Amino acid sequence: MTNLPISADLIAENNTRLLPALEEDYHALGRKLTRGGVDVDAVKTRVAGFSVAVPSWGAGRGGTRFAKFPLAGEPTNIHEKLEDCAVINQLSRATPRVSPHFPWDKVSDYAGLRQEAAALGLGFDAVNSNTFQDQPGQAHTYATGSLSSTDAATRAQAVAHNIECIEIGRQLGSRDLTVWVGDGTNFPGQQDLGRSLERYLDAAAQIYAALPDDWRMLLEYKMFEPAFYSSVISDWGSSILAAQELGPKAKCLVDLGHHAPNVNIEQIVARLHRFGKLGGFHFNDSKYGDDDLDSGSINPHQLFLVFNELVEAELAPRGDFRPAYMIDQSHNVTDPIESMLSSAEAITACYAKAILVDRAALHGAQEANDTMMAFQALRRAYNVDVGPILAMARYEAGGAIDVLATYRASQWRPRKAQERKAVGLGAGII
Ligand code: PSV
Ligand code: MN
Repeated sequence: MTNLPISADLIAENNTRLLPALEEDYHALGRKLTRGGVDVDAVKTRVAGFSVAVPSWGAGRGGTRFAKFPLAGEPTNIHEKLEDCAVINQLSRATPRVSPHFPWDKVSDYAGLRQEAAALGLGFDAVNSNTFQDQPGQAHTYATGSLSSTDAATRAQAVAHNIECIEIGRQLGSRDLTVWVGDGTNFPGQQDLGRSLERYLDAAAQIYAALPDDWRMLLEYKMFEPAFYSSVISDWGSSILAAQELGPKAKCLVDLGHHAPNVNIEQIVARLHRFGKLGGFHFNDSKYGDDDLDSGSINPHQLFLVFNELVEAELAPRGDFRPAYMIDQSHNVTDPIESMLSSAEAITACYAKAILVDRAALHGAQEANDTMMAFQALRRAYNVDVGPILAMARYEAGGAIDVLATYRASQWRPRKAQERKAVGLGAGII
């Protein structure tokens, strides 16, 4: 029995007002696409089947290492975070799973948490371990690194934490463990670059050995931060080498913000897929580094090109191709619910545009070395306003035609500002 947070009547009222215009736009787009041999309903069906997870931590206001500016009514525990995630999914119908982070989301009863989520229409996605911060009462500090620490007891503690995350994830119904470590150095010579990777591989193998058969271990790489001279798993090369050494259940996870500026991420996607190692994706956008800005807010064309490769991969799957898609953003100046509603729409729009690419025309032009026509095949799809397809898919699934207007009309945040306890000030990381 589900008990969704936003009034169904409110959604229906807003939809009723917007439906006539949407129908007009959807049919007009349908006629246009038909001229190119594309069935708009078939595209809508694929779009309706697309989903992206939201991170539990993304429901709270993020911050920089300088400050965090709390939002009145923001969630302060996993229960409130689930409620907010349920709002996002109820309106968007595109985010039915939450990716939890431990120990941030620790509770005493995980079966209860799973039921609580299910009652809100949510399931759980990849579990994320956290060995990049020390926790109160922790026996060994991660100041020397975690899985790659020079200290054996610290490595053992980091391994045990990851195995505990698998155990929690089993109770929540997850099937992926995402491992991102902040391990690395800030000075040349601080640690031996070869031996630190050796230690990481050895510790990661112990986690891998504890993975259930139907689980995957997603190795998230990141170029820099918190380590500013070298990171142990800094790039897709390190990630895929580690994944290949660990075994078939180990895959790579691409976080868009974890590359140097201007890196050709879509090519990385194609490479990882070629070797059956594309396991997961963290969506966000950036201008300078790991900015964690909203997906598609800076470079929507790059997002489209990434999806173009993902659709190519869907059409030519290698092994068990089921990438875990997740939004991974820091919402420092917006209401996180609004950012994730807007991001889910931006991400789904790029997927829809990638579906619209005339693959026969693209592949034909590629084979004929007709550069301009190959590019135009992409350009034509990118230029289509797919908004009506997304809105119709949402409407038919019970969501809101205009997600942001309906969210604002619900007065969710002002109501929560009255009910929820205030968050303290302070520097915040997400
Ligand atoms: C690291 O920057 C990262 O992208 C990883 O996915 C972490 O789990 C998350 O951000 C923590 O904020
Ligand atoms: Mn990430």
